[in-house]
Amino acid sequence: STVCVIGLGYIGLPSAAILAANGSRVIGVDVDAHRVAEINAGRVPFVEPDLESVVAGVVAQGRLSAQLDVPAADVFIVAVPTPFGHDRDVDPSFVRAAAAAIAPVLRGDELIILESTSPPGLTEEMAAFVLEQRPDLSGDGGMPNSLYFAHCPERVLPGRIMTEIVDNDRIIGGVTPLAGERARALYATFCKGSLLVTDARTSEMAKLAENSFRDVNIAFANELSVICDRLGIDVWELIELANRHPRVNILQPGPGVGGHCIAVDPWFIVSAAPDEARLIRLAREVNDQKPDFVVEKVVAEASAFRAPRIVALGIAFKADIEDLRESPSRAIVGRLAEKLPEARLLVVEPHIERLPSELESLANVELAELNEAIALADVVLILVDHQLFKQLDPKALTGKVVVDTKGLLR
Ligand code: SAJ
Repeated sequence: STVCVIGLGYIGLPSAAILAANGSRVIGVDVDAHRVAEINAGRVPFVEPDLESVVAGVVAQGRLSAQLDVPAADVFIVAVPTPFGHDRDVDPSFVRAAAAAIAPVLRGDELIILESTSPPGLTEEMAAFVLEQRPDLSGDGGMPNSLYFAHCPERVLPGRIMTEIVDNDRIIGGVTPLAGERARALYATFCKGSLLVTDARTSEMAKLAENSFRDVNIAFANELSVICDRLGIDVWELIELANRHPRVNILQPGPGVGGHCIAVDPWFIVSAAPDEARLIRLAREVNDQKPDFVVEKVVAEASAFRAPRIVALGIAFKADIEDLRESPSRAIVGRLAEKLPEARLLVVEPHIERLPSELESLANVELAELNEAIALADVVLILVDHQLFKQLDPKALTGKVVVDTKGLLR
């Protein structure tokens, strides 16, 4: 069968590549002409282990190609952004635009899957939107003039996408049971995990609940870290000890929560049920306030120096990744530079060659090499637990003030 994947980003491109590697003819669609050209040359426009070799292989075999326009196909997978706007609401315009582009090429009997993270009800809305434009295809499921809609959320971890996309269990939410069944058959072509069929709303909510679960649990760890700081207790030792209880599993505190999912998805739930989602909202606020706590702590420590040299270790949103999206450590560096104009901030980030523009434009911030920076430092601020930093010789830090937000030195 021919599958058209709309949106060739972190989720759409791996899905397209893995489907192509498992027997489907896949046409990827993206609005970005440069991205389309890169993919057709077998290259991946972002870093993800093992993705490029699969993409290069299926492109060379003619099983995957990319283009700007939506072609006719048997299956459509929509993997476009569903951003959460400043008005505290989900912006469904990319999903609508994809649906509008699909509607005219439909012939009847197609399966249309939404993989994007969605507020409960968006898949049904997308279905209604398509059918509004194609009333000729609104027959009952099973008829040749009908369409099938499903929500199948992606749950892969950046950095491990190519193994998790195959191994993870997968939730399949059919708008109708027949649509769920057809979507299940598609994912069965490459997914080794269990395929768990439900309805579209439950599937949408499950994805949001998973990321909110993690956010709430990280908030618990972050709140503990602030409490322990106040009480003079080592939070890392505390968590290690508490986790020896057979039913306790506290996550790790850090400088805040970043990335495109965990810091965002809980707001979808808050927006859908503002009066009921109290704990979920509060956890978001706790995690969002953690960077301020770190900034205040560093400002206090730096006040002992006239022109402090502060080394920030890491600005990625988590360990061993080049992704700076929604990164709390990146925000911390920016705020420190602003609050301490007399300080010099040396950023060590082995995964990038240039600072993001908002930091590069600051006169007192520069990218630096690990050992040179440490040698110069008055204050060392550990923000990310990259492998490189784990190899740091503790002796190099003697005499320096260390603020360790990741418990790396334990
Ligand atoms: N973090 C902590 N303490 C922890 C764990 C994480 O502070 O104990 C921080 C990280 O440093 C990072 C943020 O949380 O800033 C998120 O990192 P993450 O590794 O928990 O998750 P993501 O955003 O890379 O991927 C998540 C995953 N969801 C879950 O684990 C429930 C992934 O499976 C999803 O597919 C992905 O979101 C997504 O796309 O929704």
